[in-house]
Amino acid sequence: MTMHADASIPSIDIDVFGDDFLAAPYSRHDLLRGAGPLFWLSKYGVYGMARHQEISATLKDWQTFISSRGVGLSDFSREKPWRPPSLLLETDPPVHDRTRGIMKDIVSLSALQELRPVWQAEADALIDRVVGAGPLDAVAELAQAFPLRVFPQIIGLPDEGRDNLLAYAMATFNAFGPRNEIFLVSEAKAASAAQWVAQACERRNLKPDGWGMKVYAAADAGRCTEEEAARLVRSFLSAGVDTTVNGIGNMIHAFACNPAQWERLRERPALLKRVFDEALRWDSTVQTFFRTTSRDVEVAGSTVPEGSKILLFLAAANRDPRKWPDPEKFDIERVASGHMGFGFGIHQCLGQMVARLEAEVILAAMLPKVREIRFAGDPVRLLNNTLHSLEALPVEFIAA
Ligand code: OVV
Repeated sequence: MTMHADASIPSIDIDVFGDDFLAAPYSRHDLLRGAGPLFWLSKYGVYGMARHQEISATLKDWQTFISSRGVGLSDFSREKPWRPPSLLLETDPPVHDRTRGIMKDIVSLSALQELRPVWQAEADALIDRVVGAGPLDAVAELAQAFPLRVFPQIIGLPDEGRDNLLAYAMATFNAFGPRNEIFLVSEAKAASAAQWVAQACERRNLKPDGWGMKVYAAADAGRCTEEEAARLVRSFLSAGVDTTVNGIGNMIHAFACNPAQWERLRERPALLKRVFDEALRWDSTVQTFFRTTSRDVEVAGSTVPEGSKILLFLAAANRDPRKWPDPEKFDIERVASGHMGFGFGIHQCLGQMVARLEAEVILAAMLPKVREIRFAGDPVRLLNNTLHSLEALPVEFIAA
């Protein structure tokens, strides 16, 4: 299966879910973008796109490039999904609009405004602990510590066992790729975590007043069933932790790699609101998602048959020189709007304002106190089929 039947479509035989690629995706994206607007990934028998313009157009056309057959390699119309499909991520309208409406009302602007001072105080306390404390692992001490402190609390999860969230999310994001060693190892590690998550999503285990219980209030109001409510709470837990953990970790890593940008931010704190989006453009937590074609469709002059999987390299679009001047530069003065780090279209990240709030309060806490973010060792990668993830980030936060 190395040639594509349509000779006008370039065929690429590298393993985009192999260790080499996942460990250093950015050095290989140029090859994907350069192949053309559409290419064939022979190892998996799927199409791929890596340029901003085509990915944007694909995500916009949700009727043709659907999500309900899964946004991973597996086609739900042919294979049993790894877990019951997400009612947000792995659905199309009209179901998607109804479920998204429920979640959108919960993750509201007013809810976030109330949270800001509370989370700012948490961030201030956490940053006080890490500044001037010598070399430490910014993944464990900051990138994981902060979301795990504030997010389960707002959902209203049980106090015990919250560390299961990371193992569960790792396996969930690996499951969007092939059944490779990376997936199998994380799946084995997540077996008990999946059980914990399933129980944590039940009404009787959620605390009153949290976002989890608010989903059940929507069920009581007739907007969804009790079973759907449990699965929507699961979406909070699947999408809300590892994404922000790695988003924060990658952002700290970006500054450690680019000390002049940290200095610039300290000179112009008004740039703070832009930083997280540029960090996601430069290094996207979610690197890829698939869509499935609902009909034969013409793409860049070639016909893609119904039922085809297309792998969208969001992180490659975020460094596409056709879209961004000097794309390899992490530049906090850049206007990064239009980046694909939160996706695009009807499925664009529902929790993006929560993620931004987490990043903003951490940066706001750091700005006056941290003069420099200095490497104290080499970063260690954690390979994942979907996420660009750090296992460890040894740094020293030098006090101002
Ligand atoms: C965006 C995202 C990632 C993973 C899982 C889900 C969503 C979900 O809805 O379960």
